Amino acid sequence: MPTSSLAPAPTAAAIAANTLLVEVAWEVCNQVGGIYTVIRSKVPATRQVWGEQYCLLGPYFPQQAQAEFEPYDDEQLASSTSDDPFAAAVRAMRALGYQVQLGTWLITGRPRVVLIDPYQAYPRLDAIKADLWEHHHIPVPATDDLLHQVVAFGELAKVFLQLLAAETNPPQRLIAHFHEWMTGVAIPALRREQVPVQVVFTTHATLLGRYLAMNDPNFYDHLMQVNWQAEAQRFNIEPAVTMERAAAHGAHVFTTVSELTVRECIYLLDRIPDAVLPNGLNIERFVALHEFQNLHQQYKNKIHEFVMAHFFQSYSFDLDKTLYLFTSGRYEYHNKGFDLTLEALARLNYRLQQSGLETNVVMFFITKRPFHSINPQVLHSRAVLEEVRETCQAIERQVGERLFFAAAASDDNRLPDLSTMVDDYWRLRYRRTLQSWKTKALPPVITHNLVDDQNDDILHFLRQANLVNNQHDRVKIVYHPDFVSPTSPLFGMEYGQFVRGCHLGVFPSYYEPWGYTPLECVARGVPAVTSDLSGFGDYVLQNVPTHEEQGIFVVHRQEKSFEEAAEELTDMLWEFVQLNRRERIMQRNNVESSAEMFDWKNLRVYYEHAYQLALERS
Ligand code: G6P
Ligand code: 1S3
Repeated sequence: MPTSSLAPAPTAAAIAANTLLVEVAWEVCNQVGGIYTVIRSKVPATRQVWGEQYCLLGPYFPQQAQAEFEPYDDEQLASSTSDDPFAAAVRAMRALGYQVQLGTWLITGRPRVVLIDPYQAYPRLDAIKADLWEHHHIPVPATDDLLHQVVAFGELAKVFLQLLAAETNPPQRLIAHFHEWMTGVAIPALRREQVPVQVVFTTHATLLGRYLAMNDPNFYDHLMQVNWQAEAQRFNIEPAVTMERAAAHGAHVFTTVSELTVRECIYLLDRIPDAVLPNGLNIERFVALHEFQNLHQQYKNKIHEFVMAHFFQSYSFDLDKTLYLFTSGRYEYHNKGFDLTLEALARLNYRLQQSGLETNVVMFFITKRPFHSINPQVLHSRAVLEEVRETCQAIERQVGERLFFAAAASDDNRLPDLSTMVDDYWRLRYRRTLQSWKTKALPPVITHNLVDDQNDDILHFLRQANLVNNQHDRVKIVYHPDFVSPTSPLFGMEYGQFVRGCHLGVFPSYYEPWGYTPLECVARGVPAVTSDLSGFGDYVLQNVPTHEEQGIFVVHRQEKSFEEAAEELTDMLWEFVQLNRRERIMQRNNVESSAEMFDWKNLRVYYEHAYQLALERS
């Protein structure tokens, strides 16, 4: 079994000496999912070791790239010094008639990036596909455009690496690190053609594992007996699974992101990974230690505004005694543990109602579902609340001015009756606005009109459990089927700001190779719940004995029934809602100070080890 306990690490500088490193990923300058976070956040730590010997390689999609990629112009490219092998390889590739760009990724660390348009290889697709079949038994169907992009890019990436290997002068060692099957498809041909490059392949989740977990409630029990080919055919994903297997088998060093995914690799890909490379973040801490607490207060106030608009139209509750919990991620109801979270919330609601505790909970589900529009009632309420605010501000100004004059002119020290200082116009407007706002209808549990409202699992649960924002419910629900963004009229904030404003993140996943969402909470000093079926939770259990004191709670789901896990999660939430403010502030301090251990500066050593191993296998 691979192990995360490491032999003494060779110094990073020793590995990087005389070596070029190219990291290849579909998500370079192209945000799709979690791998974007891995490579992007890792850049500053990687650059610290590899400097100008490091470059990223990905597919060129102009729409996505335009916001974050700054290409070199012809002059810059031509004037790059002759000892710049990446520029030399790009020039050589262009000389062969390829369109390929060298530039800078406009992110922290500003790494160099080579982007290649996959579509230029389409005229040769038939030949590329025939080669894949003839040499590696990888079938590529005639009509799947994503697979066509993938195999076309794989071929072009191979050409680039071939030229790069040839262009280094004096010769240098070359490591190519491929992420996921979508780029890993280049690996078999690189090996067959004996291109002098040491290949590392990382799978961030096995494709088949994800499908099986979504469809089999006893996935982990059945894992050992899976017939990969039959299952891949059943889900109609055999070509991609075959590519993934070929990449895993072809790499000099095969890795994955957690011990949990190791099991999948063994049974579904038939290769034991050589190493586990846990995911980190680029942790940025404030110089003033209390600053993150101030930010919590600041963004919590913004969430208060949303909550007032959403709920107070129907009834009000004490915001000072309200806790904001949230979950977020791709809409995989079972895999992301939305089902378990809902069950625990229903139980928490009951406990709170029975308890006499005054705390309220507002739980946000932030995910992405097809919708027609934002619910007009929700938007309208937000707009009217804005009008209420403007009216209050106008009254405040009027009273302020009149009070000032009255104070200056008065011959006693008593405060005059302030209500006499408001014009009739503003009184009426105040009453009218409030009257038109208040309603007897319950606050909606969902902010948008879904395309398929009838078959949505979250809504189905809420209706069945009658957890529908009744006034007496102590757990309120806001299901926001769109990601939070500054342009969203409801929240108008960045996702990271929203996280800061919340009190607890809840992510008890059933299937999660790593799972960045709890780590993103920790990085911002917000406590989080994860599970032992997520790579992150499993890592925490093994490496951070004091994780609970540090505000990271791990629900045990391995070999536990849904019922047992739901009860454990309910207990965790119950404990959390009983903390007082002082305890929460202290807990946030602990969380924030533990974030450092997930900084890439500490975790990049796993990558260095894998690179060392790759070089040893040359
Ligand atoms: C931060 C602020 C405090 C505020 C507290 C609220 O720590 O610096 O001024 O009182 O947040 O904490 P709470 O957990 O109740 O949102
Ligand atoms: C995968 O992305 P996902 O959300 O499809 O890779 C991520 C980065 O390694 C990982 O955090 C996540 O669990 C995987 O599932």
